[in-house]
Amino acid sequence: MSYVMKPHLRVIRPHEEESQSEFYRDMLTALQAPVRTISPKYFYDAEGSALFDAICELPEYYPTRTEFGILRTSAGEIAERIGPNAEIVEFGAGSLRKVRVLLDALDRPRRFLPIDISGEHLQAAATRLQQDYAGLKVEPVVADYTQALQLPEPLPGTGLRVGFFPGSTIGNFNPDEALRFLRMAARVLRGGALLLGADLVKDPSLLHAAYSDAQGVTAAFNLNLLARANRELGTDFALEAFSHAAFYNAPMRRIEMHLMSLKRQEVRMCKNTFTFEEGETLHTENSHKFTIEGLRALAAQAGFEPGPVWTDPNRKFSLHWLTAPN
Ligand code: AVI
Repeated sequence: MSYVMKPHLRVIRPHEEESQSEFYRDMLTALQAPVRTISPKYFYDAEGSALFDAICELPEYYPTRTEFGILRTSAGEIAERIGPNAEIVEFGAGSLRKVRVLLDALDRPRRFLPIDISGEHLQAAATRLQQDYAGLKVEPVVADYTQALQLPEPLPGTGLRVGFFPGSTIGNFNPDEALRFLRMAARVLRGGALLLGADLVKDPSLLHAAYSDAQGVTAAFNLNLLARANRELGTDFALEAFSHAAFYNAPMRRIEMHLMSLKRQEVRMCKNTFTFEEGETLHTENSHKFTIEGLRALAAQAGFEPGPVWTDPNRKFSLHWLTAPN
């Protein structure tokens, strides 16, 4: 029988305790505003994370499958660039499935630092990974990587420090947030590199299918935000009176997801009552799509030196090597 130690969980800031009040504040601000918008980070409670995992398996949702394909095809070339004894830092480490493709190709990776705001989810995924990679030091870090981030010093004898930010999560930031994130990444990875996954601009019909799937999983994912608010904030959103709406905003090069009120209705939160007119929405997510040149320019603006880019044969998705100078 083998015994695998649970990886030590490093908590940079105790965000989990704060997050409910932050959710409360942000929902109240959204409901009070003339145009209602809330951060997509609130999708990811336990139910939302499970629904997102289901989205990744949908036939219409091409990004996950396509990025896996690019990773598998390019892993050898990427591993050569990374070299031996590397330290991999994953930003927003969900189920930690993609990084396995990278780790499998690497020469004796030294340490893996997955960073996520949700400690429980992270600990479970890190424990599973540690069980499968006994020679790797897995050190999960509970932190909000959209804020200023401090990472532990590299272990003695470490090769390159390489950040991994797959899934086109960068597309869920607005342009200012994306630049801020990339600047932070260039700082914590200086002397190393960032491997960044970015979804590409394409035929809007493919995008519409990916974000309004036939089985309604994305709709359930979107509506779970209201269910979560009812569970955690004491709101009384009538879920059946809202519908999922997703469309491609071509000038902004982004899919927008909204929750649209199907009738004039009132929603209570604490002692306040808010009116939704028929057709009025709560804007829940932007998913920006990039051109390869646009993404390279953004990375250069943040201080990276853009390197090779790997794509799939249909150029749906891109994986960028971005060097972080010293
Ligand atoms: C996590 N993120 C990159 C996904 C996306 O495609 O923007 C979230 C998502 N929203 C709807 N489907 C998937």
